[in-house]
Amino acid sequence: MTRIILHCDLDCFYAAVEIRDNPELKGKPVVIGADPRKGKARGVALTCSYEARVFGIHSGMPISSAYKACPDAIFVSPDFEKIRDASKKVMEILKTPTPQFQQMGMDEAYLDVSDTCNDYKEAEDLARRIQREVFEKVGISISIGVAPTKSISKIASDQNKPNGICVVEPGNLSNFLKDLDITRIPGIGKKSKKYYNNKGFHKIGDFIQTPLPQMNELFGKHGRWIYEVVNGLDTREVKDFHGKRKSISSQRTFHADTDDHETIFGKFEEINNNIHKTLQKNRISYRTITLRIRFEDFSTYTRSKSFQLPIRDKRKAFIVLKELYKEFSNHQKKVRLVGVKFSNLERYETSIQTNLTNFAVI
Ligand code: TTP
Ligand code: MG
Repeated sequence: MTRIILHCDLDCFYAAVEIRDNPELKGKPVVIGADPRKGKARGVALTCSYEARVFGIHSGMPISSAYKACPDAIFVSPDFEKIRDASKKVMEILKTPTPQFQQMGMDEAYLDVSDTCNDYKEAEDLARRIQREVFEKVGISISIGVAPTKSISKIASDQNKPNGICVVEPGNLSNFLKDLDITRIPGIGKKSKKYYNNKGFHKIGDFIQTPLPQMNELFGKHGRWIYEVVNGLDTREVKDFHGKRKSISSQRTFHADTDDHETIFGKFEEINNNIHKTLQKNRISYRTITLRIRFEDFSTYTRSKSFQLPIRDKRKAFIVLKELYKEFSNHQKKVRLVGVKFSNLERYETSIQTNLTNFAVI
């Protein structure tokens, strides 16, 4: 089965948080680091806005060099409390579509949505929804790559930054990769670039055309890694090593607000079925079902039902959702959004409340 992996990476993250809170910085070259004009010329730029990148400023550049490159840049110290808070809120959004979610540092994450999206078109729609939600709730932009492997999704998320989406379907891998510089491959930096260039490798296409034995011979174990990346053979899974997932949920906004019960139930059923696919694959049961409903005036309600023993039956869940919805069925207002959440998750091989740390691995 073709995999569909999203790599989501916030745009100029630390700078974006500052610009969000100081709108006068918008559109200007902003460097995150100590202010060189206050005599604190030590240290490096942690990141900078895209306007500052035009001047050649980049992460890791000494602040003094950044100042030389663009004396008009605005230098701002990072506010780690705000940064941590923004990261946490973004990750809450990113982990909602699937439990196969792996956070990498503060500003990036992989999502394996092979079970939640039927095709690349749906995955692209999901990427757009994520972008919109991150912007609405956190006020910063995120770029997303959609591809069949982790490494290609990472290369793709960088392709249309900032606020970009790049979809690389399985049939289009080499077309997408062939003209890119080899430093786009994770693991090849400025230093190793020279080494590969000296052997005649400049574009990723040069690697694609080289058979595995030759890659092995030329570059040892790096040769194998590069071979796998550029040919879409990186099979690394999306795993959540750290998070202890407490719930899985999904919600949908209707294209047009509706009061048609069949349409509303249809949406609940679709969400219910999709989430059960993921739950089943990961052998997870739940004890609490929560319905969420938002009306045209944005008033939002949630209703839950909990069980003594864990369940995992999607028909039963759907009946519960219908019961929970009854209270709202005579509402005069039209419905804008519906959502479903399953919580109090348990693994069902043991039926013991387990630490769900690695539940997406199996
Ligand atoms: P990155 O994702 O590498 O960079 P970025 O989000 O600033 O820019 P891009 O749009 O290219 O993704 O890193 C995320 C944050 O981590 C960044 O905003 C600041 C911090 N960081 C450092 O503190 N030191 C560093 O050397 C780098 C590379 C990042
Ligand atoms: Mg980033």
